[in-house]
Amino acid sequence: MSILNDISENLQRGKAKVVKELVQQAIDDGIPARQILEEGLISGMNVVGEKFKANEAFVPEVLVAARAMNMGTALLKPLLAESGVKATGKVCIGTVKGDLHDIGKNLVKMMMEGKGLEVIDLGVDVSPEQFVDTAKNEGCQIICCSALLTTTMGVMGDVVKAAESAGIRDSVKIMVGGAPVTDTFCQQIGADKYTPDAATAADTAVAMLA
Ligand code: B1M
Repeated sequence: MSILNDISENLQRGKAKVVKELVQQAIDDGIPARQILEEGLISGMNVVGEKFKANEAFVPEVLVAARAMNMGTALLKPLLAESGVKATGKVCIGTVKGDLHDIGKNLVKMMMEGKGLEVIDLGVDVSPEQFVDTAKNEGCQIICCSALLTTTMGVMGDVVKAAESAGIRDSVKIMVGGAPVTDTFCQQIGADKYTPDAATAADTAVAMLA
C-alpha cells in the first residue's frame, strides 16, 4: 500500500510532521492501526536500523526518525487501545539499566494498556532493584524488561536474581523482550516468558494473569 510506504520513507528521513499527517490520512482511509504501525512505522525504523548498522546513518538521523516514530504512534495509541476495558492486572515495565532505547518498550506498554492492564512505566535505565522494589511496593504481578543492546540484556538476569533475593520470585512473573533477546536467552536467565513483539507481549501477559 503506497501510503504505508510513504510513512516508512518519511520516517526514514525524519520528517515527523509529514509522518504525523500521513498516519492521520491512513487512519481516515480506514487502514487498521496495527497495519499502519507494522508496515509503515516499524518497517521504516527497521531500515534506519540497517543503515545505522552499516554506518550509512548516524545518531542524529536515528533520533529524528525516533521522534517521527513517536509522533506517529501517539496518533495510533487510542486506536490500539480497546476503550472501556477493565484493568485485569498490574504490571511494571522498563528498559534495563544502561539502555536508553524506549520505542519498543513504549509500544509494549501501549498494547498492554489496550488489553486493560494497569502499567507502571519506570522509563529507561532501570536498575534491577527499581524493578523489584516497584513490583513489591505496588503489588505488580508481572515485571516486564526491555533491552535493545547485547551489552545490557544481561541485566535481565540480574532482575531475576534480585527478585529471588527479595523473596518475591514465586509471586511475580518476569517477561523479557527486545531485538537481541531470544527464547533461549530467556530460559538461560530463568525468566518466565520471552515474546518477540508488543502485541504478543500483551496477549501473553493477559494469558498469564488469567
Ligand atoms: Co540504538 N542501537 N544505540 N539508538 N538503535 C540499535 C539497538 C542497534 C541494533 C543499531 C545497529 O547497530 N543496527 C545497536 C545495538 C547493537 C548491539 O547491541 N549489538 C544500537 C547501538 C549500538 C546504539 C548506541 C550504542 C550507538 C552509539 O551511541 N554509538 C547507543 C546506545 C545508547 C544507550 O542505550 N545507552 C544507541 C542510541 C540510540 C538512539 C538514542 C539514537 C535511538 C533510541 C531512541 C529511543 O529509543 N528513544 C536508537 C535507535 C532508534 C536504534 C534503532 C535504529 C531502532 C530501535 C527501535 O526503536 N526500533 C536500533 C536498530 C534496530 O533495532 N533495528 C538501534 C523500533 C522498535 C519498535 O523496535 O525496540 O526492537 P524494538 O521493539 C520491538 C521488539 O523488540 C519488541 O516489541 C517491539 C515491536 O513490537 N519488544 C519487546 C521490545 N521490548 C520488549 C519487551 C517485551 C516484549 C517485546 O516484554 C517485556
